[in-house]
Amino acid sequence: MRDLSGTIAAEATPPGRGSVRIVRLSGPQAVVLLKSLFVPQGPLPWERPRCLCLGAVRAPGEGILDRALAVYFRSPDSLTGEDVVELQVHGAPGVVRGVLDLLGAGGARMALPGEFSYRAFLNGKLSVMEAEAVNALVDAETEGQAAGLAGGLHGGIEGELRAMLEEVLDLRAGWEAGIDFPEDVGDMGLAGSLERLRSMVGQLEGLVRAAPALRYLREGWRLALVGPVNSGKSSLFNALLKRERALVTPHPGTTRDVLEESVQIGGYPLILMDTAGVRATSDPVESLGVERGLKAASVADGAVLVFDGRKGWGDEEEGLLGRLNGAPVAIVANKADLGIQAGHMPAGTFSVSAVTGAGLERLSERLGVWMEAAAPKGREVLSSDRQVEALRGALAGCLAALRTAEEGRGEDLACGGLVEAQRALEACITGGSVEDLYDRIFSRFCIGK
Ligand SMILES: Nc1nc2c(ncn2[C@@H]2O[C@H](COP(=O)(O)OP(=O)(O)OP(=O)(O)O)[C@@H](O)[C@H]2O)c(=O)[nH]1
Ligand SMILES: [Mg+2]
Repeated sequence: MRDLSGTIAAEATPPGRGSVRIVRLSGPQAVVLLKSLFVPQGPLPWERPRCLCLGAVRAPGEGILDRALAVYFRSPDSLTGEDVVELQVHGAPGVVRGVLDLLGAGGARMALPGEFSYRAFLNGKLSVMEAEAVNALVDAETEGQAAGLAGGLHGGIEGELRAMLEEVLDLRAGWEAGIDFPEDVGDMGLAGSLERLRSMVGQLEGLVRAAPALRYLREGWRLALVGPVNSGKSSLFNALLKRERALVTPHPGTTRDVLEESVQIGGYPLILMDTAGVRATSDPVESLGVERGLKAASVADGAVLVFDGRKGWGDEEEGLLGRLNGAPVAIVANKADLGIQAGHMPAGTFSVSAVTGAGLERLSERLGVWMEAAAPKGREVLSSDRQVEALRGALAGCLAALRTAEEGRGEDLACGGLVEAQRALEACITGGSVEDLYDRIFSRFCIGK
């Protein structure tokens, strides 16, 4: 059994060089440990909770390791609910190492990943869903990601799920009463409960449907560059990335495999995929590449169909457009610097030049608009795959209950679906059984959280 007691220490800031780094301590010995290594040069932090106090960090009988600021949060008014101390030291890796060594020698244990959050959860400071929201947020690299993922911090979605759980319990109680005393409940009661169940199904469907949005926020929106050979897909890929990542040559059929790179556009993370140009070919390697490219495009969140603007839009492009999935497609007439062939092309086609960069800004703006529209807003955000899975279970339960009741197969059978929904909602909110909660959820967080 893992020992999750005692006083723990870890760095709260990311490793690396910086102006300031923070070492955090939590547990019953936090103040004792602070006193053992901190020499205040003014107010005593252990007498002035929540005040930053200046002092020196030194090992007993040794020279000063660093000048630092210390702050003490007295239990239970702290992050974890325990006594917490934070030391702000200069951002040198050696200083942080030295402080952690001193704390270790004094009896502190190095914290396990997510152990601060786990203690906060045990002491009622943070719910499992809030802890997951914080964990998702610290991974946000772009502004859009941060804004979207911060939605989960306010507990809005958790409140909504708790209300839904109440509804399920209420419906269950009503139906169970109907089984025992059918004459007291009647058809009117049933019609009302079906209405409530339908509305819950709608709500859950909305949440589950928004689940891919979690992937958009965490990993990025996947965009495939597709088009006939030699149209300039790799050149456009490089231009959007602002570096020469893909091989570009005048020879048709240069790109063979799917290349993936991340870039930030309009505050959102975008995964750009360069693919092999589409043409009928007898070369087995090239044809495999074409197949892979089309497959990548078929599961992407959007596509850019690049054609050679000099040659114009033709049957080949039209055919390719028809093969793309229903995701948004931007049509790009490339090589605008060489002149665009007049004639028919789809409305809204972007004229660009991957070589001069002309038109790229408008194209990026459009991609930004799509990503903005796809990103979840505020309270819609589920912050872990675990939550998504649990809500899928709740939806399945509600749907089963609804169908059974609608088909008049009896409230007792329909109650089975409600029980399933209830369990799934409870699991989503509480994280499931407390016993292995640390291992299942918190141990995946980073150290110092
Ligand atoms: N003048 C001009 N040439 C371009 C432009 N974009 C690409 N090219 C040229 O077109 C040729 C093909 O470019 P690539 O980017 O390799 O085209 P691709 O679509 O990736 O080609 P495949 O991988 O073979 O399908 C190269 O010689 C590029 O320099 C452009 O905007 N203007
Ligand atoms: Mg290419």
